[in-house]
Order: sequence, then structure tokens, then C-alpha cells
Amino acid sequence: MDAAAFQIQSLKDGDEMKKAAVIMGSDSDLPVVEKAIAKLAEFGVPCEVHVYSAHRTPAETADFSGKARENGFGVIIAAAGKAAHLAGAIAACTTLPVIGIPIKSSTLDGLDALLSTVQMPSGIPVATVAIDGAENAALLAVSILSVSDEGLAEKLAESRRKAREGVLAKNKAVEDKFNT
Ligand code: RP5
Repeated sequence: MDAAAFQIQSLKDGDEMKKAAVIMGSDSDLPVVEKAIAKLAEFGVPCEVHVYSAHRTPAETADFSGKARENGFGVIIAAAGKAAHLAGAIAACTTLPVIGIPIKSSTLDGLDALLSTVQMPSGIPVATVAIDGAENAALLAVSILSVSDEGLAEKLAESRRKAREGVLAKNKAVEDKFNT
């Protein structure tokens, strides 16, 4: 099959959308992680949610991650706080894209989790969003899945258009109030 034919084939209607996995190190991360789950639902992305800890349940974390691709996942979001090794531990066991959310769950205000998540050694990447950046993690996951899904790409474009309109409306309100 030539490249063009393959592309058409990969965008064919009826192709099943890849799932997103949302993994958190503890259920205490859920108040932040729920924002990612809600955003994925808004875009109609099927997702599974699990609590797996890099430190407390390393075997389960590795087992899930190692089988994620064959189980129909296209992207994994991993949220953890403190010495946050979850995203890196997952990335070590899969070649799927992994997005890390550093959670603000300690006396160090999430800086510990940010550095633990973002400072990956060469060879095993983790795409790290802001501390507690669950919404952006979901949007990045949608963006990754949209590479092979035109419908999802159009939904993303529409959400950017709406966001732009929202900011322009706020700008107008501020300008009307302060500029003569
Ligand atoms: C991390 O330790 C978790 O991701 C959580 O952010 C933090 C605290 O966990 P708990 O002690 O609340 O279970 O592994």
C-alpha cells in the first residue's frame, strides 16, 4: 500500500477511537484529576481511570503500562505528587505518549512533583504540563489522538474558536469600561 492510500485508510470512517488512560498515584489526587476526566468526556474521548502508584503498587503500574497499547490505549495521563515517579515509571514500560501532571500535594507546593516529572533522562520522554495542569493534560491527549482522527481535530479547532471569542468579548467589556 502506498503512503497516500495508507493515509486514507487510517482516516477511514468506522475506525475505533483510541482510549485515553488516566492514572493517578493516589485517590487524594482525584480533585485535580477530575478536571482531566471531564475535559476528555467533553471531547468524547473514551477513557479509563485507575489509581496505580509507582512506589506503592509498582507491579500493577508496570503491568497496566506494558499492556496499554495492545489494550487499545493511544495516550496515558499520569498524575502524581511529592516524589512523583509515576509518569516516568509508566513511560519506562510503554512506547505510548505519556503526559505527566505534577500534583500540588505537599509542603513544597508541587515543585517537588514538577521536577520529578519533568526531569526525565534522555530516551524515556514524559510530556509534562503545569503543576495541577489537568485540563491541559487532557487537551494535549486530545491533540495527540487527533493526529489520526479528523473529527477530534475539528472539535479541537472549534474549542479554540470559542476560547478566542470568549477572550474577545472580555476584551470588549474592559475596553468599553476604561477606554473613552
Ligand atoms: C503521591 O503521593 C500521590 O500521587 C499523592 O499526590 C501523594 C500523597 O498520596 P497519599 O498519601 O495522599 O495517598 O504518590
